[in-house]
Amino acid sequence: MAINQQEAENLSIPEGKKLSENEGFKSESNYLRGSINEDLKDELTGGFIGANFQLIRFHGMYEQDNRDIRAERGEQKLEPLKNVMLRCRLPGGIISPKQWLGIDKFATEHSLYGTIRLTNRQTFQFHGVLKEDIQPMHNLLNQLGLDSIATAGDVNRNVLCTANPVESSLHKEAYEWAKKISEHLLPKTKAYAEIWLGGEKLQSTEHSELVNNSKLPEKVKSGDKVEPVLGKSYLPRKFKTAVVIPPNNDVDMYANDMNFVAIEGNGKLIGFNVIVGGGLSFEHGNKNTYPNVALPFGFIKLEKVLDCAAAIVSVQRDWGNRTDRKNARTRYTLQRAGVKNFIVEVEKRMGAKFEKIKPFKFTSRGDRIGWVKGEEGNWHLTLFIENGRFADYPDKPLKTGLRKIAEVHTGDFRLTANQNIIIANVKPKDKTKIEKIAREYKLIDEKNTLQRVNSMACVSLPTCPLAMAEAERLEPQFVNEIDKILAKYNLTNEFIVLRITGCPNGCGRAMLAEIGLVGKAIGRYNLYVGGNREGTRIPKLYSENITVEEILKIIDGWVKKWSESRKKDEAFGDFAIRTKIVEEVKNAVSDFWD
Ligand code: SRM
Ligand code: SF4
Repeated sequence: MAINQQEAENLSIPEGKKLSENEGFKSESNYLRGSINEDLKDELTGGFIGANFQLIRFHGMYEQDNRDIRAERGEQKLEPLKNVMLRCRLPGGIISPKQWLGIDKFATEHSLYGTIRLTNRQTFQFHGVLKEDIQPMHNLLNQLGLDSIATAGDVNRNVLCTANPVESSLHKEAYEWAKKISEHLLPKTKAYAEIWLGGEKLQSTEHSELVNNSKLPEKVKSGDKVEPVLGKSYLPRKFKTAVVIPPNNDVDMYANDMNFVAIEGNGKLIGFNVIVGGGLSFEHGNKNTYPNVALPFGFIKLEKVLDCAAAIVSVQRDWGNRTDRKNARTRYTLQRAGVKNFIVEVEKRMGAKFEKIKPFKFTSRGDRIGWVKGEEGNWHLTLFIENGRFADYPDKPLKTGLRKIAEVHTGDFRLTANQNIIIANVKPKDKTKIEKIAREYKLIDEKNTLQRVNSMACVSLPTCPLAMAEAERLEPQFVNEIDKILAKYNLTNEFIVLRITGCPNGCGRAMLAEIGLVGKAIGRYNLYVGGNREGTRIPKLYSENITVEEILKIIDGWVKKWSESRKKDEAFGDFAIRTKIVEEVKNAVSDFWD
């Protein structure tokens, strides 16, 4: 054994350190129940108290308030307008038109903002649900065959799967694996059904199958009867998983804790390369934190996928740091334990050895906007939805438009990891009808430039409590300015992967962008540059705490040089590294802060 029991314990609880407060919440929660039921009856506050504030996250909700009106309410001696944001569980991002109509109705009638927000992890969020609407919301989701279990909290989150519908037979297989992995790693507690559905049966999962753990390898088990994989204290921190089908890295897999890269043989899925330990957050000025890309472990055959997933999660469960949440994600465990030791332990627990990584290559990352024909003759229309926000804007009634499509569409919808949506499996006879609606409601908009389509921002203000600066509300105007700069230097048909994130938690994945803005304070950002188009390189800090105007000036200078001296087809991020605008981040552990 490469790491002994004592060493493993030291990884989890380093000597002299105390368990973090969250560990107490979790282990004493009676498997995620806490006293949420009592809080639901408490009419004195719109929020959740103490541990319950954290525990509702494991059920897919965050308590929030509208920060735009927080001060005003304070002056009126009112509690902030507390509400919850709900994040649905949607492995691989597939949702039916009927389900969409249900969530559209709920958002319109019961959420404070009336919008649906597609996230960059292939699901949707409702913002602004008041306490009295929470149970009805979960009942509605359940009737629709949906749930929000484990979309937040210290668990394996919504599992991603490449959305590209063209490779349809391979996609079908990969998608099934994304669903299986998601269900295999879900919490087994029945707390969700008890609290939110009054004990009703879950429609979205075969709960009986979930509770049957006899097939788990012995070494993976936590020793806890209720939660054999996750354990009574669940994971040390959030855990993210993706299934990806090369050559499109649309799920940005290097940002995930655990990735399964689909490998095909004769057109059939034969297994996966397993790539582990990605994550993008850091803390301004805290050199013990850093973003990093996931690292190759090896290839596994299909029959070992679930055991491998559970083994990796179980090593992170036992070795991840439970005293310092800033040092608890898998990438830090890999660094502290040693990658080799981690791999050996996973092999031991899953009862198989990794084979050598099979060759694969990514050539793109974004979504292909517009129509494509699938293998089976059906058509698929990818719509660009700026920052994933489905709202009825005065000049663009996007939300109504999608509702109109859902009313007549006989295929399905696929949410992408770039906050977009695919109207999938449109029969040839329905293509014109769908296109007509999409154009009428501006879901198809020729004015969306390549630059806009390759830009992304996180939610940030006004709902995110951690936001330091605007992101989603800044992005549209910011892209206008970048478009002007590109046009000025005759680069209209070019783009730079641009991402804005309201704080260094990095939800907008700026740490895998060619140019990334990271919020520092209202109106001020740190500017990063030098990621690549495929999403395999972390960018580097260029300038700190600067205004949007200053950033645009810098980018103008860079784009000018790029237009003058780029090599043929050289992407901006590669140009930035070649011309030494910044040094390349080769190994983020040592180079990111250097
Ligand atoms: Fe995130 C926390 C929104 C993808 C790293 N994220 C949050 C919260 C819940 C704020 C909070 O804790 O109270 C944000 C809610 C804002 C709001 O009002 O909706 C939030 N994150 C989002 C979304 C909606 C951004 C978006 O615009 O699409 C994405 C939801 C994905 C989903 O459906 O599950 C989202 N978050 C990400 C990503 C990108 C990804 O996963 O591909 C990252 C970086 C990758 C990573 O995990 O390293 C990310 N979010 C974080 C972190 C930092 C985690 C860490 O390791 O330190 C936090 C804060 C935390 O967990 O303490 C956070
Ligand atoms: Fe909020 Fe920061 Fe995530 Fe943006 S990056 S959604 S500001 S936590």
